[in-house]
This record gives sequence, structure tokens and C-alpha cells, in this order.
Amino acid sequence: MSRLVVISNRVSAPTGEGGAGAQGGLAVALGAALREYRGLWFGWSGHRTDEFTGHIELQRAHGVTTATIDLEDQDVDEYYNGYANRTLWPLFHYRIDLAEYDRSFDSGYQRVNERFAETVTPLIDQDDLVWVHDYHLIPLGAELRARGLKNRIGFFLHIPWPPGRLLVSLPDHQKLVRSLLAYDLIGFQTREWLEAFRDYVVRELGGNLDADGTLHVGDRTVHVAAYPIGIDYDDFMEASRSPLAHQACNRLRESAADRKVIIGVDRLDYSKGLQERFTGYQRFLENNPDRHGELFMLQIAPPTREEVSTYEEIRDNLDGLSGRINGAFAEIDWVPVRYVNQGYDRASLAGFYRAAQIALITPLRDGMNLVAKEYVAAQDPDDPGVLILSRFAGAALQLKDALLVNPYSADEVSDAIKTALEMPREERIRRWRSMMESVRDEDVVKWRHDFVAALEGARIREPEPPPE
Ligand code: GDG
Repeated sequence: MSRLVVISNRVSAPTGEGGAGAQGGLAVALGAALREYRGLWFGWSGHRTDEFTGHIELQRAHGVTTATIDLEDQDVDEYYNGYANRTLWPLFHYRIDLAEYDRSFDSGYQRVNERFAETVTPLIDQDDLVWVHDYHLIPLGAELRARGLKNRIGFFLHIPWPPGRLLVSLPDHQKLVRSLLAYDLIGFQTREWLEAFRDYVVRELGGNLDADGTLHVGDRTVHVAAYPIGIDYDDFMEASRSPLAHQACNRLRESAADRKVIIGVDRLDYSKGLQERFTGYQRFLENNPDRHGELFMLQIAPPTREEVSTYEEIRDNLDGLSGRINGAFAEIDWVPVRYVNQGYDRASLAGFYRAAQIALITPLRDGMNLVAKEYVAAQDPDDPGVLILSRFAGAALQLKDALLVNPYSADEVSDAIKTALEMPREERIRRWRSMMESVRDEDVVKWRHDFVAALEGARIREPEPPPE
């Protein structure tokens, strides 16, 4: 079996059960993938240094070797807080209004990708499979090729791929997309993002598409496909049966005192549609005064990317909005919104999910959304809760038995809350069973097996002829 080298922006050292550190969806998914393979995981340590040295910190924990490098301040500002999170993240989530274009971001992004390539190349053996993750590292494959790597290299995009009409607003968009053609395999979360990518390559780069979905552009052949990511089902089920999960479930149930709980768990990010969600809930309270006191909303939203100003703004807005809703509707013995800005360990989250009769997960755009799948997995089979899910999350294509809503419509969100509250138990069970089947069968193990098998099968690059 080939060794697997995973390269992503950040490396979170795999923790034991319920690791509070592994908060991002990517970290959760990759920790699981690497435990099984004799994996090496390379990326940024998250630390800053005065001057880039290329020093690699190697560690072995829980069966995974991690190799990390520190980055300079300027790298972090231009690459991570700049091009990745001020330019690509908003653009790829269809928010061209928030995307910032700045040449220094562009050059910082390129420089860090070169630094990654330069440092990781000596760690890669001839037979290794290389799997690069996400929008931070799009040009990395091309940089590895430029350093002579002939290995099979795959790329997986965890976030949406935007429609061509939006992508062309990115200066040098062709250069960025062309760099992707250095990979042997490119994976997307859903068919929708896959098709948007193919359309772009055909229209803008003059590519041709085979009947089996292979793309040809000039002398390059690239396999492209959708691999929907799932949760680490077995691991999550174990966490959800732990004493910590039971304690958390009881704690929430006791504090709810027979009131129904509507739960939301999201990184504090504008793509997650939190303001729209609060507004939808507010509409529900306005339309249904008879139901006040019967329920409350628990929104858990740990802050992220605090160095990017849009994230500060969303935090201020949500503080204001939750305060206004509580100010307008609270009674001396009832508060309609519990808004919590801290993270919890995974087992506790599982307990909270189980105690909640409704999950309200309404991203405006989301590559997949693992919280929706975790909520389903945590339910009591005899008395499951109802999942209200945005139709713009990748997960909506699999969880078709959720109550699917347009997150921009406060009325639809409000109606869905009412429907969920009134849904008979038989219907809840029927919907839950069908969703649970997909969560169980299309889990992270299947995701990584499918991707790695496709990468193993991807064309082995012909050795270049020796120089004349
Ligand atoms: C990106 C894409 C795609 C959240 N709060 C806490 C916590 N979490 C965990 C959740 C879940 C994960 O973080 C979030 O995953 P999502 O998929 O919902 O969202 P992103 O972070 O935006 O992830 C997304 C994903 O990559 C994977 O490909 O699905 O579309 O945007 O697992 O449970 N975990 C802990 N404490 C918290 O407070 N421990």
C-alpha cells in the first residue's frame, strides 16, 4: 500500500476522543483519514515567526506523523488572512460583494504555496500518494510538479466551486484555474460544484470533456469527480454514547425545563447564514405569539478568523440581533435566544444535539456541512428530532428528508420551525431513518476510500525522456 501524504493549510495534531482543538470540519475529517493509513500530514503550525526558516517540526501522535512549518507575519497576512480568507473564501461562497482583490495577497499566496512545495518535497517518497486539501493550496500541485514530483497528486476542494460568471470577477482567474490542471484528480463535494468547474474549464480554457468525466486541456488529462464528505460515523457514535455526552444532554434538558430546543452549531462565519437564521426565528416569534415560552433557540458559534474585519462585523451584528430579539420577546422567566460564543468538546456537542428537538442549519452556501450529519447521527431512534436544512448546503443533496428551506426567506424558515414543532412522531422517524442511512453509509471512511482509490487508479505519469 502506498503511503499517503496529506497537505493542508493547518495541521491539527489528532487528539483522543472529543478533541476540543479539532473544530474545523477539515480537521475532524482528516484526523480520521490519517489514522488508518501510514500517513504524513504536512501544513502550517498556526505559529508565526519573524523570518521564514523552512524548519520542519516532526511529531508522532495517535498513529499519525505530522510535519509543520511556521510562517512569517507577512505570509499570514497576505496568504491566510488575505488571499485565502478575504479573496477566495467570499468569492467561492458567492459573496463577490465581500471579496477583496489586492496584488499583495496574490503574491503572498503564491509565495506561501512555493514555500510549502519547497519544504515538503524532500519528505515525499517516490511511491507516495499526495493529497492536497482546499482553497489555500490550489497552486501547490503545479509547484510540486515544478520541483520534479512525478507522484500521483490529488486535490479536494471542501468549499463550493462558484459559477463561472462569478469566478471571472477574480483577477487572474485563468492562471489560478490552470494551476489546478497539474493535479491528476480533482474532487468536489457535490455534482453542482463539479459541473460549475467543468463548465468553466470548457468555456474559459477550451477544455474537452470525455463521456466518463475526464477533462482534457492541451496536453493535460485530469480526472474530476464528486466525493461528498461525511462524518466519522463510528467515532461520532462512540463519542455520543460517552458519559460526557450524557452529562451534556442532561444539562441541556434540565435547563430547558420541558421547553423545546432549536439548536444551531456553526463557526461564526457569514457563509453560515446566522443573521438570516436569527431573523427567520424572529419572524416565527412574531407570527406565533401563542408558542412563546414553549421553546428557545440555542446557537453555539465559536469565533473564527478574528483577524479578518468582516468576521468582527458579523460578531457585532449578531450580538445586536440576539440582544434585540431577547429584548423584544423575553419574559421574566423565558429568554428566546441563548447565544454562546464558545466551543465545546465533540462529545458534549453530541449530547446537545440529542437534547434538541430541532436543528436549524441554514448556511447561505456551504460545501457540505457536517453539523447537519452529526445532528442526525446523535438522535434517539425512537424519538428523533427534525432537521431544518438550507437547500444551499451540499448536504441537502443527500439529506433530502430534512425540511429544506431557502435561508434567505425569513417566512420559509419561520414556516419550517412551525412544521417541525407539529411534526408527528411517525413522520419524524420515517424522515430520520432515511437520513441516517445516508449519514451511516456515506461516511468519512467511504469518502477517503473513494478518493484515494480514484487517485491510485489515476494515470501514472510517464517518466520524462532523459535529456538528449
Ligand atoms: C468546511 C466546509 C465542509 C463546530 N463547533 C465546534 C465543533 N464544531 C465542528 C462541528 C463539525 C465541524 O466543526 C464544522 O464542519 P462544517 O462542515 O459544518 O463546516 P466548516 O468548518 O465550514 O468546514 C464545509 C467541511 O469543511 C468538511 O469538508 O463540510 O462545507 O465549509 O464537525 O461539529 N467541534 C468542537 N467544538 C465546537 O464548539 N469540538
